[in-house]
Amino acid sequence: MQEHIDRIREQGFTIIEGALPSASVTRIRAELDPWLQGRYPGRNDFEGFHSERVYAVLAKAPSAAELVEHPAVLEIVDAFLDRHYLLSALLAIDIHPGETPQSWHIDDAAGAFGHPAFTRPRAPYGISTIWAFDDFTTTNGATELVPGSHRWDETRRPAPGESIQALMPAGSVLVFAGNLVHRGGGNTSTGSRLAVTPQYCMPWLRQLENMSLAVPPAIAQQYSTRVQELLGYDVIEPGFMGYVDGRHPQLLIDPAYRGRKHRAAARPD
Ligand SMILES: O=C(O)CCC(=O)C(=O)O
Repeated sequence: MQEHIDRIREQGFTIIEGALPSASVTRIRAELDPWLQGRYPGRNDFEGFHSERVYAVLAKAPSAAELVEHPAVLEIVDAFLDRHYLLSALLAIDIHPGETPQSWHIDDAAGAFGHPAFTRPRAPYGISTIWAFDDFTTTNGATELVPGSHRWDETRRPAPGESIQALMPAGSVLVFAGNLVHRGGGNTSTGSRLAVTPQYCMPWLRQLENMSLAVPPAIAQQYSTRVQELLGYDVIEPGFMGYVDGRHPQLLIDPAYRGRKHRAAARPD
């Protein structure tokens, strides 16, 4: 994984081809399919008027957990984010023919534009991934990236010709720094481009999707402890940030959880 970590440090992104077996591509696509029947069209130019977006994916397509906790991806994320990092967002994006390019943006400053702590250049506060469920081609809306832009300051905008397209076969994953300038491409082809994008953030940042409401305990229960922690059923140590009623949130899922015995014991309930 070191070469991928180095590539993200140098150019801001990397691609791992063949990271997802085709059986998983098929299974996750089938679970998403009922939600991709025109029910969730983009509501603005950023979401894309010719796109569909499915949020709260772990409440709808359980096999997507395989993406969220993919060992190669997490090994990369481990290298950039503080321990106890969180899943910030998990959505499917289906870019249909006729879609226009998104506006250029970064992923790790949502809700904090203009805040001094987010002034760039800075280290990434998030790592984003985009899993290809169709081949990403030159015409079907492949993500566009600006190499090196994770080192830019606030004022710099991409010049024509400065971006590249993330061309990759289905089953690949694009992994990039949350402060890399990028956008979804326009789709001038006749087919759609489906992607699923798990995004991870520092443990002290608010998640983009309110994960513990989007994936409440009864649903979170079916996932691995690692996925539960990424959703927010975890506390930051030291400090106990993320507690629920003075107790570890794992107790909402597993009443026998004993990870925070001494704290739980501090309350009689
Ligand atoms: O769909 C894509 O390729 C990128 C989408 C994206 O960057 C976003 O919506 O934040």
